[in-house]
Formats: sequence, structure tokens, C-alpha cells
Amino acid sequence: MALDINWFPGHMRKTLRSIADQLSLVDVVIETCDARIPFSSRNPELDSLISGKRRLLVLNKSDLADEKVTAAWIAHYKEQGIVAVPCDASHRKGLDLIRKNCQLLCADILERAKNKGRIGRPIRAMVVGIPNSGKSTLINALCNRKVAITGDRPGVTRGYQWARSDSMLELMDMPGVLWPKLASRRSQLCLTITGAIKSEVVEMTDVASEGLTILIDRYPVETCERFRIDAPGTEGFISDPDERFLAAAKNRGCILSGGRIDEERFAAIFLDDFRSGRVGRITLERPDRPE
Ligand SMILES: Nc1nc2c(ncn2[C@@H]2O[C@H](COP(=O)(O)OP(=O)(O)OP(=O)(O)O)[C@@H](O)[C@H]2O)c(=O)[nH]1
Ligand SMILES: [Mg+2]
Repeated sequence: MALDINWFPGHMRKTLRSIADQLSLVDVVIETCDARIPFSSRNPELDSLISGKRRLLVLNKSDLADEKVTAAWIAHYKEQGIVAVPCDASHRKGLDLIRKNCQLLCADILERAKNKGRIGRPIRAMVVGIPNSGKSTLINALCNRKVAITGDRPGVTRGYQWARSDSMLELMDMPGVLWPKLASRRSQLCLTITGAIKSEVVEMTDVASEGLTILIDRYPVETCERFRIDAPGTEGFISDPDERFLAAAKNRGCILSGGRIDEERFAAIFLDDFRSGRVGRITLERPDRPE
């Protein structure tokens, strides 16, 4: 069953065409994914589009993800021959590693340019990835100034734009792209609770309720503590997901006059707590158990 949502507006198709058109102008592609969902936040259409290019995979928002699991993902990619690095673009962490790896990946291009007398030729990099994964934030961090508009919602960047980081790096920002056939319902949920899919196009109480179930499955202690519900394996654990969601909402004081539970308000609280890292540093997908 799929969430009944339209996550692939026409401008994403346009962006995929634009990426294909501009690809020959760049030396390397920097693909940002969300370190909390490395499996679901990589676009297979982008993957095949950029397969012929040198590329660096950036596991961004690593400040919100489980550090050990991020390390496991990076080792997993290394086994597959993909260079991946962790990054926290908001706090400017991991930038040197990105610069260094771009240089390594493009060493032969720089060497050839040098042999032709073009010493100090900048590396041209295109930054691509799913919406809201932090592409523009990363570009601003690498440029050390605000060159690109950023925002806490998907679909902020609307067209491509070049920015000069320093004498070594030139960067092209791109709008985020999803793909028309998202894999599983669980992937769709992961993309929604992390903020890659617009909350306007989905029923947020359903998403939050299922999100709570996923979080309890992966991080029971942190999740049950935050939402003041009994953990699995304890006597008071509520096994029915809907009842559990209502109990959590009640415990957080989301009650309307007349005693009805305010599910919408709790859904917003749940998503805000998760997205801001208040539940803890959480990664929803592991390389040994991506789904
Ligand atoms: N915690 C955390 N937040 C981040 C990080 N990088 C970006 N963000 C936040 O994520 C949100 C989206 O960032 P953008 O840079 O606009 O994302 P984008 O990929 O350019 O998004 P689109 O242009 O819509 O595709 C903003 O609220 C950023 O502050 C990070 O490493 N850690
Ligand atoms: Mg952007």
C-alpha cells in the first residue's frame, strides 16, 4: 500500500533534465543524502544519471544520526567502491574531508591541467540529492557566506546556480529531486518524517503514528522516554499502534476541551521532536537491515 501522495511535481522532472544537461560541465558530483536514512534518501534515478561521473557521497545531518551507524554505512559504501563522508553542514563539520576527497577524486584532472600550464584550476562540483538534504546549506558552508537560499522545508532551491567556494572549488547548487516510484511505504514514511516530502501532501497524523512505531522499533528506550510511554517488554506497553499514539498524545497534554485527544497537535510535536534531535541521535536504516 502506498501513501496517497504526489511527491513528484513537474519541476523535479525538469531538474533531472537540467542535471543531465549540466553534467558535462562538472568534474565531480557531490550527492547529499540524509544520514538518518541513507537507504531511502538516495535517489535511484539520480544514481543512474550520475553513474559515469566521479562522485562523493555526503551523509549530511550526521549530527542528528547515530554516530556508530553512520560509521557502518561509510564502511559499507567503501566496500562498494563509493567514497562517502559524514557531514554536519549546519555546524560546518566535515567540510575539510569533502574538500580533500574532491581533490583526491579529481587528482588526474588537476594533474593534466597542471601539465598544460593551468596551475590552480578549480574543481567544478555539482551538488545533487533529495529535497531538504542540506545541499544549499553545504554550499553556503563551503563558501563561508550565504550564496544560496536555505529553508527547513523541501523545495527551497528552484533553479541551478553556480557559487565559488575558494580558489580550489566551484559549486553548482541544484533543486532537490525525488523519483516517481518511491520504493516501499516504509521508505515513503522515512522521507516524510525526515522532511524530504512536503507535509502538506500527506495525512500527518497517520505519518506520525507510523513514525512513532518505527522509532519504537529502532530506538525503544529513547523514544518511550521522550513520549512518556511504557517500553516494549514492560507490563504497560501498549501493543496497538493507534492506542499507543493516543496515549502518547495524552501524556504530552494534547487534549481538546471535552476530553478528545488532539492528534494533529501531537503529530506536530512528534515530528518537531524527531527532526530537531530531541528524541536522540537516531538512524532509521542500517546497512545490514536497510528496510
Ligand atoms: N541538523 C542539521 N540540519 C541541517 C544540516 N544541513 C542542513 N540542515 C537544515 O536542513 C534544512 C534544509 O537545508 P537546505 O540546505 O535548504 O536543503 P536543500 O537540500 O538545499 O533543500 P532543497 O533546495 O529544498 O532541495 C535547513 O533547515 C537546514 O538548516 C545538517 O548537517 N544538520
Ligand atoms: Mg537548496
